[in-house]
Amino acid sequence: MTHLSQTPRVGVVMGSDSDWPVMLAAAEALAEFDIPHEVQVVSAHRMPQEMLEYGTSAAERGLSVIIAGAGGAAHLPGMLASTTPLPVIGVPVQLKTLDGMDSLLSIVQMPAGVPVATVSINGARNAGLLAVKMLAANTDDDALRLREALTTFSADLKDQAQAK
Ligand code: RP5
Repeated sequence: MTHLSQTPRVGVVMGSDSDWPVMLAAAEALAEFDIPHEVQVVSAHRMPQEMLEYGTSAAERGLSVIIAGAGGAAHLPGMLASTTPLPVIGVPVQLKTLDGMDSLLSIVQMPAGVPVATVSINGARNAGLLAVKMLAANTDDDALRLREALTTFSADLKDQAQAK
């Protein structure tokens, strides 16, 4: 499914529908900054051909960043990172066993040369915000818009911290 009408800039993918309650926060963060994005289930283990196709076609389809969430033996972010020149942000999804440590370690401990930017366990909101910052690092007009929006966002965070 695709959210917002323009060509997606960010792909939000996950290993199972069951990851969506966590991964929703990434999509919400992107929507807050009006970033066109798509959401899809692409399991590394249960649909490897689709996963390969997703990774190898992502850049030519216009994506700039991929956010990938998975739980347990969470190989999806790393496998996608091995198939695309785009930056991949990994979200370790907490399952009922092992407190999400298995997901975290599966994603964070990548071999040199195949980086995945790993956020905290269930840290999908930060994954979305990190994708926004990656897009804001460009030099196009939309990046300028995002930098201004992020400046306002950070000022709001400061106000919220001081209001406590
Ligand atoms: C992983 O297995 C998925 O990312 C999910 O976190 C976990 C459990 O999947 P389901 O059994 O709920 O489909 O591949």
